[in-house]
Amino acid sequence: MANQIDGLKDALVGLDMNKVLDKVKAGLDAGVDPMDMVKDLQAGMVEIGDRFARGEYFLSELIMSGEIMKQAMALLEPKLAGVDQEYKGNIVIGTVQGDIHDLGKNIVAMLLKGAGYNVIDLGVDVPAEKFIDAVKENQAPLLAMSVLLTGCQDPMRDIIKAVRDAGLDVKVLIGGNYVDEKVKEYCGADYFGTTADDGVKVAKEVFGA
Ligand code: B12
Repeated sequence: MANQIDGLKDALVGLDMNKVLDKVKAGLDAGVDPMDMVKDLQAGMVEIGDRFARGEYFLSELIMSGEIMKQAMALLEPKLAGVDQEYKGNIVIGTVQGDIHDLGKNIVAMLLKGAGYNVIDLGVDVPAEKFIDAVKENQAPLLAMSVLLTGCQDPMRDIIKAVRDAGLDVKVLIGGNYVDEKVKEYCGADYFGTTADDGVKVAKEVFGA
């Protein structure tokens, strides 16, 4: 069925920044659910990644797509977050060491904030000590890690082992589009997620609210 966000994914895949931003603005004006637009944009990023893998797009296109996505998210963010209420608890989040992808992590953080949690975002390329210090300092019951590079599975496993060895009472959630039950088991995490909604579901389970 035709709607206001028709063509949003294609505009992103075509790397047409103006068209993407116009469509997002038009969608917001028309009352389209911002999360539906995030999903369309994410599908576009997957298509761009596939083109990169096939050698049809190069690093410059990946960088450009990241920039467009950032600007689109800047328009969508105020509609996704911004819930004025008391915090339900602290959650530490970051992208694992070796990985600098942060667009997905930022969306997860945004939705968690919107759901009422206090999110301590450590950024990208985060080593074990930084995660451990932040969990201790904030007495966070949940540590969420983002990973997009398959080569970062071992670093993630090492980080989780270091967190366990530090004796912290914290549940570990890992997420990213290739993460599954097998990766979760391999890395020794408690939960895994492949969408930002999964992050909120897990937080609700851990905090009971
Ligand atoms: C944009 C992009 C980049 C940008 C990142 C910009 C930025 N600020 O993030 C730049 C140009 C920097 C980049 C660099 C590289 N990239 Co890149 N990149 C992508 C691309 C096209 C899109 C990623 C993205 O932002 N998607 C949109 C967001 C919204 O989706 P998402 O990240 O998947 O997040 C969602 C879910 O995964 C989930 N999620 C994510 N994190 C978490 C965490 C939790 C807790 C939960 C619950 C859920 C969750 O929820 C999010 C929202 O729904 C992907 C393609 C793809 N299929 O993912 C390749 C991709 C990830 N990149 C890839 C590669 C190879 C690289 C480089 C090595 C390229 C190079 N030769 O230098 C470098 C690595 C740099 C590094 N050390 O990290 C490969 C990885 C392949 C692999 N097997 O590991 C991919 C898959 C492309 C491909 N098909 O080859 N990249």
